[in-house]
Amino acid sequence: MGLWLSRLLSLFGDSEARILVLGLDNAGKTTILYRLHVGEVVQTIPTIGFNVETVTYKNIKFQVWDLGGQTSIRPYWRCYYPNTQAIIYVVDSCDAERLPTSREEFQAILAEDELRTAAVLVFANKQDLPGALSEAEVAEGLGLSGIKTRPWSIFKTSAVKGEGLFEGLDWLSATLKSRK
Ligand SMILES: Nc1nc2c(ncn2[C@@H]2O[C@H](COP(=O)(O)OP(=O)(O)OP(=O)(O)O)[C@@H](O)[C@H]2O)c(=O)[nH]1
Ligand SMILES: [Mg+2]
Repeated sequence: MGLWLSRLLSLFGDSEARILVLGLDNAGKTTILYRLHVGEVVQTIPTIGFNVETVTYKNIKFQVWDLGGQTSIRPYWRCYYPNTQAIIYVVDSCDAERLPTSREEFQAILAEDELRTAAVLVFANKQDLPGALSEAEVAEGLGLSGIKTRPWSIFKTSAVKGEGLFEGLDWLSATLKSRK
């Protein structure tokens, strides 16, 4: 297909985006991926390696990579960084104790050259549980207000109830379309 034709089609048809879902182990990344992909809560086991699925939403084909978050696996995240348009960073809002660790990993991601233009969507997950930190507390804990050079947003979510996820994808679709 000629270049001009493929450009024309991408104006009207589906465009594609490569998305990485990152965050500490047990944050809910795999649960979120399958909630978006099949619309249901699936039983998960800790991810060793990755899961990848295509989620089509608002004319964007999101190729969503869900990477395992255990300490020993995190060094491998960087293998997936090239050509990434957006990061979905997932936080377990009930795990206040590990919020500083989550912040460290998050800030390291922001500092990666290969990800410097990637949009950042944060999910403050597990809002259905009592004692969950608020969206503002998670934003503060991660240091979101320090991000000046790229689009970012935070949404409170419950992957088990299916709340907040598509609101986040709405923001991401609008953000990615405005950059085309
Ligand atoms: N109550 C509640 N539990 C959740 C939510 N999201 C995920 N969980 C549970 O949290 C546990 C971990 O979820 P996973 O999706 O496997 O977590 P993960 O981030 O993929 O973990 P790793 O693969 O180890 O990195 C599971 O028992 C999920 O059912 C949520 O929004 N609310
Ligand atoms: Mg997982």
